[in-house]
Amino acid sequence: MLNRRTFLPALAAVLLSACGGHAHHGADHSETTTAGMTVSNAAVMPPLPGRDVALGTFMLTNNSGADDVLLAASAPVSGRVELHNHIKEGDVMKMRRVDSLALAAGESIEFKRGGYHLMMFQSAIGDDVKSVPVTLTFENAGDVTVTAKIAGHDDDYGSHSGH
Ligand SMILES: [Cu+2]
Repeated sequence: MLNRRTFLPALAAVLLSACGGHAHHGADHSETTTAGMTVSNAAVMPPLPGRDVALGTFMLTNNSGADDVLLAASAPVSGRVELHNHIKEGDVMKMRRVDSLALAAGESIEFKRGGYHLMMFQSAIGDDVKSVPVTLTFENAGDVTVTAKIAGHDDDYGSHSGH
């Protein structure tokens, strides 16, 4: 028993460090499926002090059996939510707004910093708020609302505040 009790925390530490600072995402495995759209580990990183841009991340899988298109996103805590992607141009990562995102049947896309993400403008999230609803609108599946956990800030979050 002693060996087992010491081994497990060591393994957990290795797994968490492999996430490169996203430990607060990996620790939570919440999952919701609506109209065949599975959204897991939804999280919102609130705005930095003095700013109002939040970041939305989650894993999205199209289990509906048909191709679909993510058209838009919204949240009551945000005035406007855009779909963004990061594209590497030379050594520079640039953020781009995308109008929509096709998701073939069975396809998964992770929304994360450095890739696709939700850019949530004009966001107001109180310090005591633990989760917020976020709605994804699909061409076929319609509105899919998930509860996104409020996550902590990571050091490189500053790169998202240049809008
Ligand atoms: Cu962005």
